[in-house]
Amino acid sequence: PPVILREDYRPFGWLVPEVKLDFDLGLTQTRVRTELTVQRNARADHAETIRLNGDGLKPVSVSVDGAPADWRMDAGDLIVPLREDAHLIVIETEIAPSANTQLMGLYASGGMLCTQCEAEGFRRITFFPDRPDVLSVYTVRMAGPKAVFPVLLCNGNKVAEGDKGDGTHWAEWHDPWPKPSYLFALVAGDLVANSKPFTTCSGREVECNIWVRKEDLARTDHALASLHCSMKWDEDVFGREYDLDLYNIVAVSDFNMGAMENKGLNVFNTKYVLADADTATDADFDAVEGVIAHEYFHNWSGNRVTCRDWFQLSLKEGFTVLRDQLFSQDMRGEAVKRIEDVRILRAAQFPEDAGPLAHPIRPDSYREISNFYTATVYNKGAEVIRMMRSMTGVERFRQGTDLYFERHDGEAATCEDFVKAIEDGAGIDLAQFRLWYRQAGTPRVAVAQAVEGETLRLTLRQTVPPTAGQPDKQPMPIPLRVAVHSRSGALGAEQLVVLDEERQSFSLPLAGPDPVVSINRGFTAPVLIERDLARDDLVFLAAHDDDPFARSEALQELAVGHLVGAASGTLSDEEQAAGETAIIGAFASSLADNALDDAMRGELLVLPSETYLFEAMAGSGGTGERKADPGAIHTVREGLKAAIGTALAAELAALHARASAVALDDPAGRGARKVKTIALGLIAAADPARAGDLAAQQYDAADNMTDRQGALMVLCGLDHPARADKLAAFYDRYKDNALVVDKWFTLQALSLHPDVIEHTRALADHPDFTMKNPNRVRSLYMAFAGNPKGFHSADGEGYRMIADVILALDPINPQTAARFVPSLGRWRRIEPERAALMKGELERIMAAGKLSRDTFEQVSRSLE
Ligand code: DPP
Ligand code: ZN
Repeated sequence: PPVILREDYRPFGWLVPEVKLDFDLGLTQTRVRTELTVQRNARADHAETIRLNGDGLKPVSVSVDGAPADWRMDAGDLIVPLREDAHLIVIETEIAPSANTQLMGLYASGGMLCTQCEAEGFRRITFFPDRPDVLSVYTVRMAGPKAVFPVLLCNGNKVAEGDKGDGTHWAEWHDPWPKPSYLFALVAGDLVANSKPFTTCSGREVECNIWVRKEDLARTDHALASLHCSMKWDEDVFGREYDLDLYNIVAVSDFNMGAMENKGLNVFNTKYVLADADTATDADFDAVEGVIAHEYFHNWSGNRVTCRDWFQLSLKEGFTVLRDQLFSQDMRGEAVKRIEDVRILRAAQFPEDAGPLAHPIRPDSYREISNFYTATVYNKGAEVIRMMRSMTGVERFRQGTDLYFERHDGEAATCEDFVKAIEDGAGIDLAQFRLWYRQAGTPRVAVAQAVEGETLRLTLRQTVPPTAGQPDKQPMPIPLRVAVHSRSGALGAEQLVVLDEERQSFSLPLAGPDPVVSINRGFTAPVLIERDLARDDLVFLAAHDDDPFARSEALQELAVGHLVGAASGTLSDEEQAAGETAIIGAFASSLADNALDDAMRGELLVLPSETYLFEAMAGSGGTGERKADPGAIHTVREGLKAAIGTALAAELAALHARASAVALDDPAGRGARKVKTIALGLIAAADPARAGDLAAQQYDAADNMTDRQGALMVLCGLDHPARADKLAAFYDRYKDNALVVDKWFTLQALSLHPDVIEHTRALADHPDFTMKNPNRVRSLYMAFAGNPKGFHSADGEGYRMIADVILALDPINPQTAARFVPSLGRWRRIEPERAALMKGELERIMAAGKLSRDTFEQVSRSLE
């Protein structure tokens, strides 16, 4: 498959101002008639033909200006000769939705029809210039059997409908906003809506609908409320008003992504719509709120201003992730949300940036764009824009985004356009900052300090590690919020320093004797801080820092240093004991600190993830001597949990009891549920029998999914008599609810149980398992690939299982199959024996031949 380069971008030779589509809908066969009004693009080179992209399509007929056209095919695309400056092209195609297992284009899901067109799915419906810089006004007519498809939806507004009297009916929809083909959507099915109007800031009433299957209607209130909150928030915080009279969201159970922001007709994975306390955890509620907001915010950052080409994906995704993060911070509290977001970045993006698939947030090349919907483009992209916001301040940043929307409304823009608008609107020079768009790799910042009279001299040195195709890097501007506290207890004032050279010193005022530096507060920059702070200083920061993020960070730093040292076998017995004592002491303080609420306390009681510990252990850029040893990391981390559970047994039991007494709808209930299960997990590491009893009690007493799932998670890792009982009871209770059955699979695949591999293998034979449903595949195998114990089993069985999944899934759903490759792709940073096994599995996949473009690209890059 060819490599596509960012610098090869050329404007398309034709404009397509108007598109008319006519669908004759059927589950097994759908006929599509496409009318394209095309005009020569004065801003492009003269063209003798038009290339209309197609993927797996054969034209039934092609005409130009009413006469049969002299068309030809070129690798799936339709080439039509055009002589004049304007033409009308009419094409008929026929597609088979129920045979579409890739879930791209028009496909069948649970008896309904729906679409997914981003990034290149529209070309599986009809021939079209399927690129985001071709913007058209769409009019869509669809007809189909009324009994099968009582509801017919499309982008924009419904302008006409009718009954043909022969059991079929039709509807016509018109979307007044010009849009690229990736934002097209169509849904036909037996659906009902939860509906409530929203009145915009200018007084317009918008009909808001959440469309689901009838049996799911009772679980849609949270999604609808989240949509209203998002609409209001975007008016208040970014000055963005909604621009149609209708906003439809449809939930479908077969979906590759989380959700899709199609203009006026979002299509969602059911996972991010349905929620009630009986079936969804508190975290699920938060995820629904966050994804609803994300897709809503795309209406401006993505739809009104879209991307010129797919290399600019972070233009809409990075910015929209930042917007949804800020929204959730406002809804639920800044500190906890920030800690969660940083945890995700470290678990998902840092490994990507340090591995063979590392790419800048604006990539330079790809073979298959689906592979670039990554944590780098999304989450690091959001961090990069967050840094601009930290440097300009909130108000000037808003002036920048206002200018961006005003300048580029209705356009397909670039990341450069965005940076320029922030630069002009906020009044800041971002010349050097643009490096963040070009350079991959997580920068490392080494910190040294020296007291000089009344001030502290802070010396910072940055290195950006080499990554695939980018051996040499330049220093980037790294904004860091810093405060210099004193061990006497006096807290220093916070200030922002920007490190924009390789090495730089800053003079900061002292707050008192024995300074302790609190750095990268709030995680202002997505970097790794390298420093050797005394244990006591970290304990001090963990207990006293006035920035809650910095408190949790100090505890993480303490635990990472200790666990990596222990896993590498470099600690003396004395250091080992001192480290453990310090961490236990810090946990004890968090348990005892009455000023903390439970939501924040919970964050302070979570040890760094094993994935993050691999990164810390493997050193910089994958070239360091030291490799990550998953077996050793797992052992020392579980050992530390056991030590904490033993030393703080009474406190943890008391916390579990206190939290268990808080009622479901108590405002403190959420935090209580969080610490309840965290306490249970620590108790389980120390005293499995006791924890098993407590978990069984928690399960039986539960009146909500958070407690039930938490109890079951702990039980799943234990050899306790209640394990099998509760798993069976859970399945029995929820066997008709696919999303909860997904949880049942995940709990077992993610468990700490010694037999997790056998359990996972057996679950693949369960009658409810299928490779055709992405949620189900992820619930079992993505969970397993994220289970460090099972996946990194020393005999390589875990690696083999995931490679088998990739091979089996690739012909069915390549996009989802390719998502499993990065877990194996990290082999270079892992100790040699496991690395050889991982690499061996990648080579086995490669040797199988006939791979999809998606999987081929990921596997070949992982072996380079
Ligand atoms: N649906 C995906 C998202 O919203 C891709 N746009 O991020
Ligand atoms: Zn998005």
